[in-house]
Amino acid sequence: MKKDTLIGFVLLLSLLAVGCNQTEPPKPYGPIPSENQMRWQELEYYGFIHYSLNTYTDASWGYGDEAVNLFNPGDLDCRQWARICKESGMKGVILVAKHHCGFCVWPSQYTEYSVKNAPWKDGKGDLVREMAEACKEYDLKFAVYVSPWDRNHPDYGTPEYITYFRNQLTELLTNYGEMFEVWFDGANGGDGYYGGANETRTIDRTTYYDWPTTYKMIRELQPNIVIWNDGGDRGDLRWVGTEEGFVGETNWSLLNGAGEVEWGMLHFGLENGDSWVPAEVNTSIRPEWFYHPSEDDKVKTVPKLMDTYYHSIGRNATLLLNFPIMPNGLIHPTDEKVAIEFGKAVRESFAVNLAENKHAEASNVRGTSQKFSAANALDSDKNSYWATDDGVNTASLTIDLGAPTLFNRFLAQEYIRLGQRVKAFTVEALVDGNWQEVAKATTIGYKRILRFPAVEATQVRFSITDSKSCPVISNIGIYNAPLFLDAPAITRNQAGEVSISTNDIGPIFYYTLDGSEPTIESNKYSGPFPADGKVVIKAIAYDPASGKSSPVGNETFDISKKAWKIIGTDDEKNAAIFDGNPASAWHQRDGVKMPIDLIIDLGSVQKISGFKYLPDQAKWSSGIISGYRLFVSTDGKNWQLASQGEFSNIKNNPVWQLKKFTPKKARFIKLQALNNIRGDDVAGYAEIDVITN
Ligand code: FUL
Repeated sequence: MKKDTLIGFVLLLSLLAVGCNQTEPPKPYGPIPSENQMRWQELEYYGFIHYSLNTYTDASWGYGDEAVNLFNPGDLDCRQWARICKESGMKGVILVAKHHCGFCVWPSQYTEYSVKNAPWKDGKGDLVREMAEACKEYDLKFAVYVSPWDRNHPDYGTPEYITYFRNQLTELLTNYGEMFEVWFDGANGGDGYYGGANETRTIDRTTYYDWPTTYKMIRELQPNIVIWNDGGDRGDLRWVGTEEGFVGETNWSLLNGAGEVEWGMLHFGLENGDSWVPAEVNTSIRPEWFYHPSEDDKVKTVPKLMDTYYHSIGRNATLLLNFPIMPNGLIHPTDEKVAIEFGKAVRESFAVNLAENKHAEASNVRGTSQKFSAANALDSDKNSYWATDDGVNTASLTIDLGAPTLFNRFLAQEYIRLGQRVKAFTVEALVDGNWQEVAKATTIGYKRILRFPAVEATQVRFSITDSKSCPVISNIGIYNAPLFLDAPAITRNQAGEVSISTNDIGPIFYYTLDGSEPTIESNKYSGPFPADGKVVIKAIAYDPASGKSSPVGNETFDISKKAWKIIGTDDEKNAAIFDGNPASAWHQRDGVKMPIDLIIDLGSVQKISGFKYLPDQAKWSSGIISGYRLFVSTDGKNWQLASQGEFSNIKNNPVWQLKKFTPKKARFIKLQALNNIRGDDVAGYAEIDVITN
């Protein structure tokens, strides 16, 4: 062969080889996010601010007739709010500009019910402007919550109100710079002031607001915005069906563009939905959204918030965490401290990615090209990814950690610009030459983080066991996160079995049964154990990786409840009173009037010297008994009054109530509710216990 021909041949071959390597990226599969949704998703974590007239009336919702004069904070400082959000690791803030009461925290020209008539800054104040400026200073994105339901406006319920609502939105979306999100709550409780009508007005949420026209207007005014709406037409984002801070473990960023949305669709998304509608987890740092002094000791703990983090951002959602503002105009110091520590805890948890730039082998690589190689999942480039050939929907990627490495978190991200694909995956660790499954999960989406007890391994195998189409993975992370541990919760069910639990995954529990302080030399917990009758249990959660222990959890249990029965009702749900679970409750509400009796047969005669009552612990609890009488009887017929009085401060602090009395023999006890904190005819109970001597 001539030299020239040879060179030409070699050139052709290399061109062909290059051609083979330039395999096309996978085609998008199903719905994909818009650029606005993509930008929003990458924010991950942002704050909510609830502050309005009901801050001054200690209410959850204002009625719409609260006096504007109430709004007169002495120390209001949006820079404090923005600083706290920033230091907590948030990327943006959503301010409640108008809550259901209709009061506007900006001087809207369309109503008198706003800060312009409040004493604050002599009516010259504009909270939306101050917050927008504070966000700019602290490099935070800004957004507003605007309640469609307006309990103040006289026109609410008529077409005129829609014009008013759109005028207000126009003010907000024109005068305060770029907004990343607009939040439309779906609540409509019916009654309200409505300009003095004081009546009930409900609307048809599917038609009244004519959302398509409003959406068009919003997008023209703010082309980069995402719309949150749980009240009517599908927005760009979805609610997750709860305000408790978690989305489903399986979480598809998909819904159908039209049709009814059931709770399960909100919570888990819809695997084959036709539209990209990702999830936002909204929750408050306290039980409620607005500030209530009674919640000063109910601020969530760092371990609780970490749990929320894994149940939101760790499950393919964003996290919107609320701060209630105090009447003086500031975030409470406890909330500030916890939020900043939580931000630090997140940073510490994900500070070192043990998988970064480690060598990885994939069972299949698209087109054998470097362009889609396993290494792309381990670099720090969010736009590069590992992908498999079309038709290869199960595949694994094995990461060589180089040396035995301790870890307890696994993070995976799909390159969602090409759609959400993965339906199931496993994580295995190579421990002493054997593969051991450490975690197993369903969807991934933008980001999925799995927690498991720390394991020391040399290699990690990530296997996609089911996918809608060829997987496209942009990032893998392996971490050894410190555990953040609350004192363990110790509960005992009616059968006398004790369970110990905490918010994190992976700690070892040690406990004592004799009142002594637990250490890592004490009994090791390996699952529920029997400990019936009188016993004091103390427990700690211990993180073997850091050697740190939690505060001590402490529970005192009295006589066995195995034979306890409630007399005079056959409602099976009444077992909630003895199940040891503070989160479950039973109520007497139908066909009863105060005083309402609860009679318990203890099964045998005991010497009783007191009783304990835990009211319904739910956020919107009912039947919290405030006045009571407690009777005892040996035969269930002749009753003797043992104690009577009130559960003082139970409204503000609905914790265990303990009442002691001179010891009495009893087989039956009757707790008589004389009234509850709301003044209605409901008696509710989370748990009841007795004290014997
Ligand atoms: C709810 C509202 O009714 C609450 O008051 C709060 O604003 C929350 C974020 O949305 O549904």
